[in-house]
Amino acid sequence: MANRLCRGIPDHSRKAGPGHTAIGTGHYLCAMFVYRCFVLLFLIWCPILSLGQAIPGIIPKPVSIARNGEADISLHGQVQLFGDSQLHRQVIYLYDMLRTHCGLSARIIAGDSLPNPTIPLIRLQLADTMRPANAYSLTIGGNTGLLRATDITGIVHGMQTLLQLLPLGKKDSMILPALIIKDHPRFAYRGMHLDVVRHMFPVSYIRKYIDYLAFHKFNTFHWHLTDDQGWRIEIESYPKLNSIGSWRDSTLIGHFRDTPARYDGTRYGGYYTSTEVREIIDYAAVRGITIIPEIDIPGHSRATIAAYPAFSTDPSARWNVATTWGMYNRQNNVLAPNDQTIAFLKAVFHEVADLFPAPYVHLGGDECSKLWWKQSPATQAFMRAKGIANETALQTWFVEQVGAFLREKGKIVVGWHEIMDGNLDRSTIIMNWSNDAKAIEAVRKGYRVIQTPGKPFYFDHYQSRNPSDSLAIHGYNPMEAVYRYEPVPTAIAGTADEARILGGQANVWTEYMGSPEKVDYMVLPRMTALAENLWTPRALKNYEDFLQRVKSVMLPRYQYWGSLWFRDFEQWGADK
Ligand code: TNX
Repeated sequence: MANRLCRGIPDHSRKAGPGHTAIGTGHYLCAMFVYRCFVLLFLIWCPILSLGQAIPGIIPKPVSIARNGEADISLHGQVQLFGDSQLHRQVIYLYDMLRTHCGLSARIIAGDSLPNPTIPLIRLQLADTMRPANAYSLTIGGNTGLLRATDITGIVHGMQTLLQLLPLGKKDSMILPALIIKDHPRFAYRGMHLDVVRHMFPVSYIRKYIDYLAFHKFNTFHWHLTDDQGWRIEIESYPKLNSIGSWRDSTLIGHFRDTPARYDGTRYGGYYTSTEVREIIDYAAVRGITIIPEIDIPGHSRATIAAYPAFSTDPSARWNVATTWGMYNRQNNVLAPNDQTIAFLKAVFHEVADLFPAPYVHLGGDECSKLWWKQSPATQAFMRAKGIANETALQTWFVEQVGAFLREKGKIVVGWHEIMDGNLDRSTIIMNWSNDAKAIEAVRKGYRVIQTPGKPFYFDHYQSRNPSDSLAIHGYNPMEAVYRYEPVPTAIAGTADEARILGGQANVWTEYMGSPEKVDYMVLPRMTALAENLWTPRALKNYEDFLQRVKSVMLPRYQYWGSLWFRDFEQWGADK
């Protein structure tokens, strides 16, 4: 698997210079008096304050968290773990995390043996009464921490909260504070996307990325697996997708609008084998994360037609796998409508639907240029024969064909918002990368919608206006804008249509992210802001408070994870 080094991520250790204020002598005495009063008040109220302070900062902020009047649990290097039999793998996951996170070596209690009542116990329990999906409760006190949820994802979310209550770093003894936490997500769908086509990342990094998602209580990983610049998943029925389609001869250097264009001349590529994909799906499943695979059709298909020119609008041509970015209306990258292409799509989507257990398959459908279909006599003849009125209707026709196979396999189709230009089955889920108007149009047409607006949920955009910032595609999506964006458009808030906004996701297109470190730099801390945006009730969100928790909770964790992050997030706020 080829991977080039990240180019030029600047050192962001600088901070804005401290403000300077002059105070005269009279002011000084007065200030001292006020200061002493504050100290006195502080000492008097200390016990009360400390009670308040004992409620730790958690990210994303929970719905409710309170002291429960019970005694804190003192852990002296010992704890027992006990879980329902269906939660066996989550118990092991928690065991591993406790060991690495704070050096606690737990004892797992097997199903029929009894816990020792003198040693603290953490118990994971499935309970069918908790709503909505992914909700959990955590009750800690006396000698027990009880984590309950209705589904595995909820249990994993509760585990993440539990871990945040414990100190980071190896300790001989520690306190697990006696609290009662009742928590659930605001939105059912909470996702992060990753494009592994423009640049590909090692399996170890995909795992790390899934760990980021699990920590942040996301429940979906959207894996963008095919595009013009490469085909990144093994397909048995059409092997040239991998032997040819997975490799490009060269890669653009710098921004795609730079002139003259420069290329590195290095062959680049690879793909994830079915075995690797299965391992990743399994890794995510233990962490309560569903993976939605995306096979992008009928545009963004240059790698496909490079491997199989017969599926293109000009089968006599020899197409290369794209070596540049931004192909829309610039280079032919569409599938041609013919029997061979449809047989191909059926085989590929069957393989993908069988490999991934998720109920959803994403078929792309974005940025489908109409130019090449207009110029192709065979395509025009096909459209006339089938009574397909225009190229937009042809795009819908593709989506309907694949949608029909997928529905036969019990899958729900997801696609980018361009696919709703036609009259599709209303079970289709629309991923909106445009603005609120598009989201409103989609819900009013009866579709369910996932909000991934370019502004501010595209993490391939800049997060600063510093001209020396590391190269990004364009735009300005600082962390504050990610935090403050409201996924439910005002026009439908409080109406029945609101329920069709399933949630949101950030997209990570990797044209300008050549290494895991660069991905880290682009997603952290914006991913943290997105997590709280999608989880926490709107009324509890508070940006200033969030910033404090980013500093106290997240920065030590980014460091502990060995991850790079964008350090100037405080300096670069949202436009007012
Ligand atoms: C548009 S938004 C794309 C991607 C690019 C991205 C760059 C969408 C569904 N498609 O192919 O990588 O812009 O920002």
